[in-house]
Amino acid sequence: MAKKYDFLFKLLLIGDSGVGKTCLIIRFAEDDFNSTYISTIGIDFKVKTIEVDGKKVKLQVWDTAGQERFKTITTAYYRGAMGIILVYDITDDKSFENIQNWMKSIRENASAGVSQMLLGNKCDIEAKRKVTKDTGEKLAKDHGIRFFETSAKSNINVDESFIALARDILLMSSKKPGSTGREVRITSTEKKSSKCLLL
Ligand SMILES: Nc1nc2c(ncn2[C@@H]2O[C@H](COP(=O)(O)OP(=O)(O)OP(=O)(O)O)[C@@H](O)[C@H]2O)c(=O)[nH]1
Ligand SMILES: *[C@@H]1O[C@H](CO)[C@@H](O)[C@H](O)[C@H]1NC(C)=O
Ligand SMILES: *[C@@H]1O[C@H](CO)[C@@H](O)[C@H](O)[C@H]1NC(C)=O
Ligand SMILES: [Mg+2]
Repeated sequence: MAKKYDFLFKLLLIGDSGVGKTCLIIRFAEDDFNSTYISTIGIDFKVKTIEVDGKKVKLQVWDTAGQERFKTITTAYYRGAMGIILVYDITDDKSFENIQNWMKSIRENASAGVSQMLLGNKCDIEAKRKVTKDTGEKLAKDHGIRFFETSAKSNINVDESFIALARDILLMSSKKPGSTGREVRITSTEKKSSKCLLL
């Protein structure tokens, strides 16, 4: 029987409650969005297989509860993650300030050398923006990690960001020099035009 995938990567999303972690995962895995807010209890996951550099990469994406009362449960999952996605809400200053605390949590509980990425979500609500794109970009740059502004609602940079992180992990695990210029593909890549569509 043919193998269904070449690589299995475990990713983890962390960030304050309400920033849109669950919505980002549902947009990525199921291409769906529902504005009804159901705060995550503990931990959950979804899987999606994508193609990166001609390799089938199965992503097991762990969704953590942002609420403080679940901290003990969720930090237990940091260790097994190969990629950690830090999420804040561009309309919520506090969620951005707290990224520092989430980063500290990674330093204390994740494996050394885990790939990281910063996402400023809800970039569809420009009118309520509190955190500039430059501010987010600078924080990511200071920590040497990738940055995207995303919208789970309007489907902006969701596939792009997950693919970019998967690719970082793939390149790191294969350690093949000169493979950085190759093509990344996904079955359905939608391009939406918006003010926050970058790169
Ligand atoms: N406008 C807009 N709203 C969003 C977006 N993503 C999420 N939301 C809304 O923000 C609220 C919280 O989204 P969730 O994905 O449940 O947040 P979470 O980070 O998983 O929260 P916890 O599970 O409590 O940690 C919901 O009402 C969503 O509809 C987005 O990109 N744009
Ligand atoms: C959104 O989710 C809620 C809660 O699960 C559900 O009751 C509602 O029908 C959903 N809305 C749509 C449009 O799917
Ligand atoms: C996370 O790290 C802190 C500080 O090192 C430690 O006290 C805590 O037990 C760790 N949590 C888990 C679940 O390993
Ligand atoms: Mg959630």
